[in-house]
Amino acid sequence: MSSSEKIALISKAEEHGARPAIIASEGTYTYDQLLQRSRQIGLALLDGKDDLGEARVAFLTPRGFHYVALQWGIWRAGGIAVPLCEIHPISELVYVISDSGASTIVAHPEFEAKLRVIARDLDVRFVVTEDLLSPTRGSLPQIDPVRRAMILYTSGTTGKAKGVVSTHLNIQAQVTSLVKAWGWVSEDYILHVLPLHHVHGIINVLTCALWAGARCEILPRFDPLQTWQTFVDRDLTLFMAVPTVYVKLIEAWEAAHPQEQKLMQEACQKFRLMVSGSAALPVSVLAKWKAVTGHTILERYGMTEIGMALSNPLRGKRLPGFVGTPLPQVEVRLVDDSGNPVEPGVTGEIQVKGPGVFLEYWQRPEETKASFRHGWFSTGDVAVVEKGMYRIVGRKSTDIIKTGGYKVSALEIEEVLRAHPAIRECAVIGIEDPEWGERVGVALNLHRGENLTLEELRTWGKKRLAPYKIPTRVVFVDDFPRNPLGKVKKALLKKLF
Ligand code: MLC
Ligand code: AMP
Repeated sequence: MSSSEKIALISKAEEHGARPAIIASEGTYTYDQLLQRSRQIGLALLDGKDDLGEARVAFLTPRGFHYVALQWGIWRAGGIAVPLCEIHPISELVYVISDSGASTIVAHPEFEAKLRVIARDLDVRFVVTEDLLSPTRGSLPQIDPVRRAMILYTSGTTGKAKGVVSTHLNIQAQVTSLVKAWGWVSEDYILHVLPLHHVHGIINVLTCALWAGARCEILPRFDPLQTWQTFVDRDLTLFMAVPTVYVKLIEAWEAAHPQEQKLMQEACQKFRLMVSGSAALPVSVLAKWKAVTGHTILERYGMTEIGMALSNPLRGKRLPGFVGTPLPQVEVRLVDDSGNPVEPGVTGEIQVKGPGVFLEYWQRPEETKASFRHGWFSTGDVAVVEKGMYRIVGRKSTDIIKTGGYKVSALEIEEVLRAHPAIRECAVIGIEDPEWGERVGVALNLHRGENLTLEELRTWGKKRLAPYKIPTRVVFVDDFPRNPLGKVKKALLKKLF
């Protein structure tokens, strides 16, 4: 049965059988156990049907084995996996579930209370993970790899988050590109500290590991000391994270006792590769990490819509401040405002083409169309080629902020904040920050006679926005600098912070 499903990841897993796949707080699980559990889940989700036929299944579990078994179960039943974010407030969960048109919500008991209410209000089938474990007979459908596999929500320049749809083939291309470029082998052992609703955690760490037959140890959340302890305790070979994680690990190392520092340093000698991405890695962090661990972090560049596109080399010189050259199966070019390729040394927008590039924005044909030009996906990121390598120099839009590796939309936050009774007008800005890359800052113009502290604003925001979207800096203004079209000049506002 399983070989006819044609999901390559599943066929690969069968080759790895009794090897350990996932190490998590709930235990250690082999590839066989993952196959068995995901099959059970797939059959239970089908509930007598032949095929879920690309029905969207939104799911929320703690990071660990349950997550992977569920993701694979959805795929094996022919569904589209829509991973939810464990720290999103109800309003954001409702948005993703409604926008994706999910017909089923699956929740681990830890999240049952929150999601059961949402399912009831939206009239969507609700299942607790434990209800998917009863032994079930039946067969799983054949899955054509061109079918849709996953929808990940990503912020854009137009307000609300959009669902990025990837097919099984897209995922396969993204994974095989990295497996080749970074030399993944079944002897690898990676520590996973990232969220499991974004491409970095799902593709680069989890799925690459499982494709290669490697071990993936998943921490329920990132904790610097636990991460260092796991470095010391295990025979890890790989680590991948966003720059903020490296900053926090360096801070923890600096705060440690010299004897502990030595153990931490020695532990890093077991690794063969450490990677950073999702936001610019400051050269100072790269240098500090090298001084602490001896490793030159490999920096790479990617995006939810395309997977990874550019990478420094596994072997050969890694250039600080640069993101390298195109990965296997990926074509990259820089274009000017008219869409014409630029000469080396001239800045231009990054465009990407290749089998890893996503299929569409979920039910947004116009936005999908607008993001492609002659088959090239326009990233909105601006770069230059120097010394034969790409260097990211900025973004076309000031309304996109990257904070702690999370992409957030200034417009989306502004829309939420405008609902606050004291706020007359606001402008959200990304402020450079050594720890978070950028912080979310807001310039506020309050209604006459109103007062609002940052703390009050943050408390109010917690019910409405994910924690990383809530401003951590505020300035009060009487008016906003605007261009002749009335648009707020955010570059000028930035100077106020
Ligand atoms: C949290 N805090 C922030 C913040 N996030 N403050 C400012 N800016 C932010 N962005 C505050 C909290 O309010 C809290 O404050 C304190 O920091 C600790 O919060 P936390 O939630 O415990 O933080 P932590 O778990 O340490 O989170 C840091 C992190 C996390 C780096 C682990 O941000 C993270 O997981 N980032 C990864 C996101 C990711 O996977 N991106 C990939 C997207 S895909 P207080 O006062 O309450 O204590 C992509 C494509 C590609 O980009 O190329 O990969
Ligand atoms: P996301 O939409 O969350 O997938 O974020 C993708 C964005 O992260 C890209 O469009 C870039 O702006 C940014 N990004 C990813 N990797 C890097 C990097 N190495 N340097 C600078 N920016 C990066």
